[in-house]
Amino acid sequence: MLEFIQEKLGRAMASLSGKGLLTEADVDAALRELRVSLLEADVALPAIKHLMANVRERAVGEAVLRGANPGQLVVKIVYDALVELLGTETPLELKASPPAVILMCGLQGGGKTTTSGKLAKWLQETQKKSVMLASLDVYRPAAIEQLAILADKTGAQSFGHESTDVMVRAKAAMAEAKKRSVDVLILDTAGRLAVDETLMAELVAVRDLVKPTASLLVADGQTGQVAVEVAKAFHDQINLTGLVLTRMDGDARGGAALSMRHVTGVPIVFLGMGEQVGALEPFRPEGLAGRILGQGDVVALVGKLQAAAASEDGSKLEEKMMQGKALDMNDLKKQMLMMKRMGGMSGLMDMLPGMGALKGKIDPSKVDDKVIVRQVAVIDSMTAQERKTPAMLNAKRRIRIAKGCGLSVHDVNKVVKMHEQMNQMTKMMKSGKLAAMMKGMKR
Ligand SMILES: Nc1nc2c(ncn2[C@@H]2O[C@H](COP(=O)(O)OP(=O)(O)OP(=O)(O)O)[C@@H](O)[C@H]2O)c(=O)[nH]1
Ligand SMILES: [Mg+2]
Repeated sequence: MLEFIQEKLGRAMASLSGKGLLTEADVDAALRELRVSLLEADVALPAIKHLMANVRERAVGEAVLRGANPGQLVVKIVYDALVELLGTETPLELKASPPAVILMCGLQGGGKTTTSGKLAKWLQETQKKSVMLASLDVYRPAAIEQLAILADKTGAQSFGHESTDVMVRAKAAMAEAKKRSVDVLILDTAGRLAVDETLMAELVAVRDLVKPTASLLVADGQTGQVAVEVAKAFHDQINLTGLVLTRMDGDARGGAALSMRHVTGVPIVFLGMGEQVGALEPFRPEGLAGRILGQGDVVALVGKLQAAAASEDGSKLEEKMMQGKALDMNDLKKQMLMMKRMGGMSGLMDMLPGMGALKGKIDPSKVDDKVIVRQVAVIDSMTAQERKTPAMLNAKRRIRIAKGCGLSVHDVNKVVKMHEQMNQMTKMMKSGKLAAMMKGMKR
């Protein structure tokens, strides 16, 4: 599908290559194609509309990069918007005085019991938690047995209790988990064919009793639009903390996941990737965005475009430096963002001419993403004038900037210092001293 869009866009915007900027008409043509394909991927209309508006705003006026065609650029913008819409990676919330209680809910056959087993394995193996599995499904014959088998398979503790009263079982499971001092208690509940009042009331009663740390909706990722209504209904009643989409090993493109996330605002936490207990993946927005767009190639494309953007920014900056022009805070910010895009200091070192020699002399861990984000925050709280004329940054202004970004004056001073160093380097470049210095270092 991705190729198809790229090709169509390429054609729709053939006239564009000369202009170098995406116009509103170009973008609209591109978005028409995209809309169809998102509908095919089962993305709900409100989510599509939101996405389209977002993409249009970002894309119009965007410069087409060297080494990329307009179609690719729009796909990249759509991909970024999709990643954003899918939300960040949200770790499962387990902070509670033990036991943390995870309440599993969802429609019949959605994968609650299987996912309970998978979660037990994941929590024990990757989070080093002790886990107890307890079934509150007293309706389906063999449901309790099914969970006990999973406990056995994963080495989780099992909950044997003879009562067929859901509330009695819930209470006893809580007491038992406390007594055995397990870290996490997973409560598997009965499925419902549709959103059913009696069962929903029971689920609410259980929730009020156990006060879960996490309430997860387990939903079949292959169901299309209905999933959205189901998620809404469960969220209204239970106040979900996370979504788990199962059967993502099938050929569903994952549009339902996006829609559910968009409509409820509840983060997706896991994807079920098969029937085996090991088939559970923490959710990654990039992966699913690529899948919704139709193929993994989007990742390679994104990488390529990032490299193109960075080298374009890089060569502009380099040109300015070579000419010995003074660089302002905007240039510094550009340089920092470039660093971030290129995966930190070492990536940038490879790009700037002559910088290879400095490699190994600078500890890249000191220039990690977090540091860069802070430095950019400092520059962002400067006024436009201050960014253009860093010399005007007196003590009073620095205090204001520090307040503005919630960092210390020390942090502001560091950025000002960096800017000075950058300009010293520029002067050295012009005079050829830098090259001489590099030679010296190599020896
Ligand atoms: N392919 C695939 N199958 C899955 C996945 N998760 C669950 N299943 C299968 O879906 C079926 C139903 O799973 P259950 O875990 O029993 O579903 P449930 O929600 O507990 O069902 P009820 O208790 O009847 O409401 C089983 O055959 C599972 O093996 C998944 O991620 N991928
Ligand atoms: Mg079940």
